[in-house]
Amino acid sequence: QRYLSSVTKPLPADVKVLDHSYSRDKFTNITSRIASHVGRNLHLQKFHPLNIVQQRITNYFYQNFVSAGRSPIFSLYNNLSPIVSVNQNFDSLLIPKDHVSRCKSDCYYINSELLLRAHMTAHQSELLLAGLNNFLMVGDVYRRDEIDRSHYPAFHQLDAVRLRTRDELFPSDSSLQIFEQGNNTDSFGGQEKQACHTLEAAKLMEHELKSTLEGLATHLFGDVEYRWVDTQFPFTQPSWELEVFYNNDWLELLGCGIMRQPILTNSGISDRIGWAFGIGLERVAMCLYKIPDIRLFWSKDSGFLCQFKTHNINEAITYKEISQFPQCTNDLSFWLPENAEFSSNDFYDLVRSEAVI
Ligand code: FA5
Ligand code: MG
Repeated sequence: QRYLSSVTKPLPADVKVLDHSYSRDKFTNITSRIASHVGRNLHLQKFHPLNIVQQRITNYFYQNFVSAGRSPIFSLYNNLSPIVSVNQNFDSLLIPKDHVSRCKSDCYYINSELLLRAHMTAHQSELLLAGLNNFLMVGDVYRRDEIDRSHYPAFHQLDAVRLRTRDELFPSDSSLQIFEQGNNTDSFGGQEKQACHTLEAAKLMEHELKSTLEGLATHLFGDVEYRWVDTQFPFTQPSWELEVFYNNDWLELLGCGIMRQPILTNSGISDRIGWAFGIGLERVAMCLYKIPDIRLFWSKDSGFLCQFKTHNINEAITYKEISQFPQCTNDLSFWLPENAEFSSNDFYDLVRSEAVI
């Protein structure tokens, strides 16, 4: 009866996310259960496995990309609001109006204008517009999906962008350019270079992107076998996925590619070419620590969380299974008569025989 009354109950006019109320419309499909995940910020929680993985990936970029003065050139944004506009999540990334990824069946819409970001790439254009050339973005993303061991409607991604000027790419050869007057029929998708890029610039960017990500895979997993798979994203061309061979299976680690030039020009950038990628943090953590179920990341059980309390983020940790029963705290005191014979096992046996689970 309670179930029936909850499904027939009229929905409140407003929907609440992170203590803000938004007006509901025919697009609204976010549930209070999903909204309860917003603001947990697992990637910012000290000693959380997703936080450790975030640190390991950002350290790799800090160490490998430094200025002449040896300071890191990538900046990290891990506190961007997961509530984004349709423009941020889709339009700014040249995702066609009729693209499947915009469907109500795939995203959590707050209303027709706002949604929970479906990927961290949603913030790419705003950070380009702010004038950044090398940046990392980390946060929680939301997609409607069936739940199983490796799928959960909320997960975490780290995205990166790196822009390069002509002089940076070809410092010793003033005859080489990054742009050319290609024909305007820029093929959409596919593995061809974009018409506006020179072959030299596109190939050099591809080389830097792929060697950076192969280095990242080695930094995370040691000596792993990996392979590149051609793919398509509306916002990069060409595009690839990096797969690693882990636990006897190929695992898709990340998607990447050469940024489509109109994304840069729309943000007022006319003298740079860029690469970008997006990697799933749960994927990395599940492999690194042998965590068998993606739902465990949301656990508040200290039996789970304690296993990752380390000050050495590179420590090899192997997850040990915890009880499926919820934790409970009991406070017990004993009064024992003097000289009474007592062993704690007497007490355990007493509990087990009286409180059968
Ligand atoms: C994207 O989300 C693109 N925005 C990535 C990108 C960024 C490409 C910049 C090019 C340039 P995709 O949906 O494939 O792509 O997700 C990227 C990564 O997130 C995947 O490779 C995977 O590691 C992780 N991921 C995707 N879906 C899930 C899921 N349901 N559960 C756990 N991890 C996932
Ligand atoms: Mg993918």
